[in-house]
Amino acid sequence: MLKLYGFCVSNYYNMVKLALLEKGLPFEEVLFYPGTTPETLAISPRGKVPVLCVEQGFINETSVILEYLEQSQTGTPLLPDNPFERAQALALAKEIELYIELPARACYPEAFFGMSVPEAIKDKTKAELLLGFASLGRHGKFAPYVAGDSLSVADLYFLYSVPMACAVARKLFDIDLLAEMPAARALLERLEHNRHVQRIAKDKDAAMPAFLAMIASKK
Ligand SMILES: N[C@@H](CCC(=O)N[C@@H](CS)C(=O)NCC(=O)O)C(=O)O
Repeated sequence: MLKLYGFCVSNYYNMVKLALLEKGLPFEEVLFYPGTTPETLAISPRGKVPVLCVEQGFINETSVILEYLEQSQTGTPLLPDNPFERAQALALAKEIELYIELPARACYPEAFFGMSVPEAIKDKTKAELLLGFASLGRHGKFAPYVAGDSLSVADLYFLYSVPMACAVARKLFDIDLLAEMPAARALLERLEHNRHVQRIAKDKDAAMPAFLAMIASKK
């Protein structure tokens, strides 16, 4: 059986978890925190989460895991068959990761964990988030899903990156990044009613105390 290594607070972990649930694939969750011990690095070469354990070994990097699932497993497809439409969905997922998730992530320590981030990094994050959301507004279809009429990998990145980026922008810059994107906001609300998304949110809440204790022990 497929085994998903990681922890339920991780947004990347939850992207893969939602893919597995939407595809209706059986899988086991294995609690695994990021780190640099030899044991961790033997499973995840850069010490990051998530990792998927399959019959032949471990697969790391969320986008690669999602591609593996798409190519090797049955269940609801999360990419269109048409090569051009598929490319659009993949480009949207990549744009969300590069231009929204990663800039926002640089400010997570201040936005969520009571630490401070240098002003120069915050300035860069703010500028990049504004460009990233403008790009999403231009490229996203929101008809009703990010890449068109069905749920795709772009929605996985959207659901687990955009709200975190919005929280960063609201807390640190007092900006509402979705102010001019009502269709994107409506999609988030719709996705929050999905029963798999609700299960993931419940698991995240349950895992939060242990995660915060782990962070506190590292400060
Ligand atoms: N490029 C990786 C990023 C995964 C990632 O950053 N995961 C976070 C948890 S949400 C993590 O492991 N952070 C620990 C670290 O960066 O050391 C992927 O796509 O899977």
